[in-house]
Amino acid sequence: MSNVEYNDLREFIELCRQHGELKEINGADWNLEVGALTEATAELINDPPMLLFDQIKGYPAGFRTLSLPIASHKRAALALGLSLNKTKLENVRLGAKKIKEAKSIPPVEVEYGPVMENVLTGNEVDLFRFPAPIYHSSDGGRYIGTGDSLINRDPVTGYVNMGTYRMQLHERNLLGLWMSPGQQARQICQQYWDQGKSCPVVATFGIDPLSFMASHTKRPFGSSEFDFIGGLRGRPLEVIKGPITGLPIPAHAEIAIEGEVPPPTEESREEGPFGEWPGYYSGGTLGTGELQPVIRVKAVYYRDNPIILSEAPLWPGASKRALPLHAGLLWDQLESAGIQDISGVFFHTDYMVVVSIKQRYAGHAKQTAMAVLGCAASARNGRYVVIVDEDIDPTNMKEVLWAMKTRVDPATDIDTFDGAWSTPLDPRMPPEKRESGDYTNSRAVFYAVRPFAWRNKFPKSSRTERELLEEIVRKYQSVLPFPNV
Ligand SMILES: Cc1cc2nc3c(=O)[nH]c(=O)nc-3n(C[C@H](O)[C@H](O)[C@H](O)COP(=O)(O)O)c2cc1C
Ligand SMILES: [Mn+2]
Repeated sequence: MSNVEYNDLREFIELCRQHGELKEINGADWNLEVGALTEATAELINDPPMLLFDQIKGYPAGFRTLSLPIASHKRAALALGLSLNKTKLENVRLGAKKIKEAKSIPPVEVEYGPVMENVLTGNEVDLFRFPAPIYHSSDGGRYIGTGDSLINRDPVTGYVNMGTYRMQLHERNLLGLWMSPGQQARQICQQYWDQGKSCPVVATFGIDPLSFMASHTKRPFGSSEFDFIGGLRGRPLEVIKGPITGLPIPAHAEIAIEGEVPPPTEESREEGPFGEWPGYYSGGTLGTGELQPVIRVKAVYYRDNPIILSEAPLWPGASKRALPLHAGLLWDQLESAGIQDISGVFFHTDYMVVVSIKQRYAGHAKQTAMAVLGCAASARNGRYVVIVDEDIDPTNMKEVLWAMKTRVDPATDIDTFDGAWSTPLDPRMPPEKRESGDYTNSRAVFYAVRPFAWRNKFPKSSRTERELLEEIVRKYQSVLPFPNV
């Protein structure tokens, strides 16, 4: 069932080139230019191209960065091996089906992989060899880790976790790490720290887009991201046993490191500020207010002409990370929780989750919202949950807002819940609350559905039928500048 046609980031870039989805830019400066060009492209161009930066100022040709890997609908579909001529919503549905049907395929260990083409150990370790950008003007430093993966192993169960965590380039062999409270990678580090030990880690800075998506979407603690990636690919991920840590290193990664995260009481650093996905700076007093963990880097591995995968956070108006895997995962988790007749799921950043259902009984909409608040894929970082009827496409903000404006009676159709899992990144978290360590926020649920009891008396929609609209658009396309439908 897998149509994942690539094996690594380079092959994915080639695939995107063949589909006209790639723009190459030479000569940009890692200091703000790469970041600003990425943001401008994402903010101003619909379905923006992927950007491959080469000949970066002060760096040898071939040492590249890649932005907006999955920012267009087409690239997201290519990354997941889905059809290119389906709508966004149909691909979310197909993604959910793929997740449900995927077997768990563990990685295979290989002796050698291209990531080992260049090896730096001991005093040779120098992460300034790579053109890590400063993305936003008040960022506290260069960030090599944005589209990265941190890999560590639970000492009790042996679960090998993979998660995306921003990494600041402090020194040639020292990285800063921001792991928000409650995150699985942090829970694992904490177990080592509680025993006064350092946590061994691997990190990658350039893996294929499917592995990257799996790395930043939340599955229950203990369910292996590696096995999930293998299942979605339909073939195992090849890994090399890290010579220092024994942890798996994706063999086709562009850049990888091995190292350890000492207990913060032993070594920690100021981290950030860093422009984050809500569109505000975070870190320092806008984080937990504490010094943050570091990775002591013991070895660096990289391919010839390495590519840093960059997924710098952009304010929500520019954030175009297409989310079929994230939405598909929530769809699957909701069905596992027993929610019937889901017709669509979508995230408009983590702050707004929209689920469409064909209502079967009174209370169905509320049951769906409760499940959204609790599922692994959506429990953290939320703000609004919107439940809509099946005639509303959750990926289409015009339709979602229409439902919120016309099917919600504010006095009766909005619930709020306090004390939900949030992060210190939340710009609306009051300073005293952040300082007290209570990293929770409230959630609002909008039941933007026709009230079940009198749904048949609800006025009929006057919106032009899709078939008629499409026919008219085709007929008058030469007269008016309609897009292709
Ligand atoms: C580009 C990107 C950067 C991220 N950076 C961080 C981060 O710095 N700290 C953090 O706690 N979560 C970050 N996340 C979210 C986590 O990757 C996500 O919650 C993931 O599920 C964590 O996996 P784990 O709980 O299995 O370790 C980021 C997500 C993305 C997409
Ligand atoms: Mn995990």
